[in-house]
Amino acid sequence: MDLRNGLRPLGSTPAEFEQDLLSNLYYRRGTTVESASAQDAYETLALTVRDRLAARRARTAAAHYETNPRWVYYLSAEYLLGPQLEQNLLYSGTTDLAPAALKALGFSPEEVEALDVEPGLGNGGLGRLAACLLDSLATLDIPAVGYGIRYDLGIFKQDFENGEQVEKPDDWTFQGDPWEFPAPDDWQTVGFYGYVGPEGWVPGEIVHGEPSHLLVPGYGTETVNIVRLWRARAAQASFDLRRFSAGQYAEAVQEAVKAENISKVLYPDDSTEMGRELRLKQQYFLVSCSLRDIIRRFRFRNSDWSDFPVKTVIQLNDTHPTLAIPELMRLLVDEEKLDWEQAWSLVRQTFAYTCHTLLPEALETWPVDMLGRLLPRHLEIIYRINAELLDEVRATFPDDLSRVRNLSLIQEEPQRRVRMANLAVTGTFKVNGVAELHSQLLTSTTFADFAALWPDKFTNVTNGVTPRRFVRLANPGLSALITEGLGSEDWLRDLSLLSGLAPLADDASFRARWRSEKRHAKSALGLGDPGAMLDVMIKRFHEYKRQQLKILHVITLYQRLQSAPGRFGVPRTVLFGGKAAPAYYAAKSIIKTINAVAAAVAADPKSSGLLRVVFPANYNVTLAEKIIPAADLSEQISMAGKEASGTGNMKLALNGALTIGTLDGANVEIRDRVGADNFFLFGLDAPAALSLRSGDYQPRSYYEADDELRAALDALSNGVFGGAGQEVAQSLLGRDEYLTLADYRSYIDKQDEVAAVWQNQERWTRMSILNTAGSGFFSSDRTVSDYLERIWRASPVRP
Ligand code: GPV
Repeated sequence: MDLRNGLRPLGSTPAEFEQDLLSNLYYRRGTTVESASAQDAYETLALTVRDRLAARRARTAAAHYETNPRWVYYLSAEYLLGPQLEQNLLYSGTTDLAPAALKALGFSPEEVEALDVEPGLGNGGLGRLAACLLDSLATLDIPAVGYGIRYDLGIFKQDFENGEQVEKPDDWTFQGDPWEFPAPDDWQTVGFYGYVGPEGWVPGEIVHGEPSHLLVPGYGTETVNIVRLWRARAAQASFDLRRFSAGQYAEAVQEAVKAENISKVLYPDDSTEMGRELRLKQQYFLVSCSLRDIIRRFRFRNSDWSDFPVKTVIQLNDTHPTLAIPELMRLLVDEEKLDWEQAWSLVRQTFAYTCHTLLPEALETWPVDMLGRLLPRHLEIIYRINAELLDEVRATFPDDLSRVRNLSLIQEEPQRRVRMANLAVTGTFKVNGVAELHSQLLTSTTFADFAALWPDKFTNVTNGVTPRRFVRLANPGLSALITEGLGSEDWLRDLSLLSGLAPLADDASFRARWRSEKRHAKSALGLGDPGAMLDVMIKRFHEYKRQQLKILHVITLYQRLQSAPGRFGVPRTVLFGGKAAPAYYAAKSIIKTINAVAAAVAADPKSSGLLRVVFPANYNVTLAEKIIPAADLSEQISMAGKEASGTGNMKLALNGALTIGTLDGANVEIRDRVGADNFFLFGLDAPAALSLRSGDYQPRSYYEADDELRAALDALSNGVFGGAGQEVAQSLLGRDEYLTLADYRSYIDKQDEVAAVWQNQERWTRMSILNTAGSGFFSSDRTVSDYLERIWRASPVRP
């Protein structure tokens, strides 16, 4: 049979779509038009759309099978995929057919579409980047699979009680997930604990991994790739019927519950260490299932291990999947009986590692004891890798004990721990940072000794974002205007074409239409006067990102309203969005302070029409898609040298927001590309911040020298905004680890300049257009092209 053309094509006329919807409602949902609920209609619509993509998936898989290509495998503990319905409608060309068909069957399209639930299987930037890269891999027709964990509970739902963050479970599959294809036949077995005997590793506990996959369609091409997510299932024998019969119901299932806890919840921390055994189990579970699946797929068309690195590249998304390195060694040496040297050579040609941080506390380490108990054979393998590494270090740098200490896979003090980043650098052929500045800082600081040992291993791949989701879907109005301005939709597959908008920045009628799109997006968001500047800070809460600096600015504006209205500036709505890790006390204090300041501002008639602070709860991809198109000003104000890249900065600039930012992460490249005149730069740069930090930094001296800063901090200290504000002030006046006070004056003065520019709306709009025009580089298509050229070296396969 011709695998490519053996499928009956699904129709693309309104009548055919309606027919398919109806038969899916009857045959697959098992209900009728008369008795169908909105949920029935939603699930049926999802199936009807999914079928269209599944047909393309079948053709893609057939082409891949025929070609036996080189594959890109992306291993990530997180995928923040965002809502699926709207995207899949667009990518299957059914955006207009669907609402018409729903109406014809008597449903309200709005009601039905509102039932789409976003799978929140990630925390923030790292998880969303994974989703953008998958989108671009498919769009560029690259044979690729993303591997991850199908958490039962995704990132918690954030709520506010008395202004404080409270976390609620996110049971995202409560109603089932119509986008998902379970593939129970492809289950894998994963071992834990046990001992290493003469016969090899004998695990003490066995868990099954059951995969399901979601379709990842390319835009404007036939390709549909997949993301395969593993769910932990108890081994069959784990239900204890004897205990159950004796009425011990909890005990009867306790083994099964324990096993299935592995994929129960996404750890809601972001860039901070999480020292729990269950998380280590999750990491190994992901890695073990995925590697066996990769090998299974390799064997379809290949038999010689020496071809493995020819046909396979595996990208590690930060250190979370680093156990893949010793696991592949174990599979090759213990199970496939390759000799160590050959196995190590294959491993080091297969893996590559992306580092996403500069925070020392975010470099994962695991206690040797814990790792050795959970994975005794892997610890042995890690020790042997380490012995050979340190031999090489001593040979390259004789008598240099400090290098040996820094490069060792084992940290000795204060507790023996395995350094996952060192293991990742050692077991891969390329290591990349995620923005130019970040990659430079990695080789000059974090990985300086490794860079001296293996200089060619290090490279940069600046992050990007998908313009399909974050411009076309999120901002249809502006997208239509861009298409009109450029004369075609080609920019959606070649974002560098946005540079063609630059001349239109000088066209007054184009500017008027641009401005009106921004206003429409603000009205649609429904948070206040669309004439006010919408000033947004949307990202995870972390002290290094400095939401506390933004709140000091808000307090200063508020105090000017009381005592110096002439200095106030222009009407603003300040919008915060983001979650704090549940155990991150300082970040939660900042959240509570923001809510208290927001309430005080709202209660004061002097603010009316001038200043508003809004903080919608539960910032997620769905909300991001509403806020980003509406934003006028993008806050990217981290302490320089701390934000690896940032990607919200790119999404906002692409949608015509102007950035106020430090020279940190990808801000540097954004400014280079949109032009320094169209970017509000402030603050210390990375070298200046580093030298201030390493000297005798005295935050109090800034407090004493600046009247406005003093007034703002005094208001916090005096409890004007409640107890949380006092804690924030205390931390700033005490240690101020992220130099907030040092950057305050420069930030406030730059914000005054922002306000002055806002008063000239023609100038602002011009700058806004130039931001979009200059941001084409930040497409994740370009990011994937860079990965292909510098690391992956895979070629497209067109179905
Ligand atoms: I490490 N990042 C994240 O979201 N979670 C993490 O655990 C770690 C990094 C982020 C960085 O903080 C951002 O600067 C970066 O843009 C993003 O990863 C994607 O690279």
